[in-house]
Amino acid sequence: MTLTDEQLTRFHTDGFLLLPQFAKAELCDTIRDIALAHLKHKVPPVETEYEYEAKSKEEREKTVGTGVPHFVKEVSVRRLRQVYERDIVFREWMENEAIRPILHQVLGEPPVITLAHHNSIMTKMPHTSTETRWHQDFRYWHFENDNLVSVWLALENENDQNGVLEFIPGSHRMHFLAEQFDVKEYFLEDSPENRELIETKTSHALQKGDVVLFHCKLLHRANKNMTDSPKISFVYTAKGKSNKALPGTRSALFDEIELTQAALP
Ligand SMILES: O=C(O)CCC(=O)C(=O)O
Repeated sequence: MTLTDEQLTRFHTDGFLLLPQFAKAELCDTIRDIALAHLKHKVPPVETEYEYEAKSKEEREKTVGTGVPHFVKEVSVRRLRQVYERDIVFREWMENEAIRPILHQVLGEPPVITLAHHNSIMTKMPHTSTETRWHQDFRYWHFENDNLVSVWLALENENDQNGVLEFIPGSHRMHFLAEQFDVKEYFLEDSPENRELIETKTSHALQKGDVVLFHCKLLHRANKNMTDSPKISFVYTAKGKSNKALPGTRSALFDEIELTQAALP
């Protein structure tokens, strides 16, 4: 499967692209069941809601995956980290053949998965999840350039109520000043200039099996989950093969998986 010219242009213009019903429902159910078991037992490495809120920018840049902190008895897991090594089903999804030509098209060169970033089951748990504020994923990543794309798989329906992703179309191509972000590099919501841009936000309710590709510099956010069921999604990131992680940074600490493929048509 490959993208049409129109889809490819849309990705480059907006910074994201929806691929409806890309994964089979049975696969989504299997991934979700395994993820729920890992979540139930808090199988490390995980990121908790506590860590997500408390960590400074510097800590986030260094974290390689922790367990549940001993001093926090009741924790809500925000994400299961390092999912590539957790289960063959997770690995097979990340290495699936069908998406390789599409990733090649959007990156403009052979895709390589970076296990340093995302590589996660992302959750929004009922009652305990928090809002994810406007940010660019690239803020804590260290590569030669920004040719990276994330692959988000909805394992069930995602909507305004349970915390679907919201995007600011085209923001991946915009240049921002440091003053437009807070100390943790969240995009400030109370400056008039930012507010005007935030008003252009968009979101699309997702069905189980939908994939969203989004650029690493696209501003995005998500609500907390206001329903009674967990929202669980799978996200990993691929980069262009020539785009090297900068030595000495967290981005260079993990393996990379080359996604070889048949030549593009
Ligand atoms: O909280 C979410 O669902 C979105 C997560 C996200 O944007 C991120 O961790 O980069």
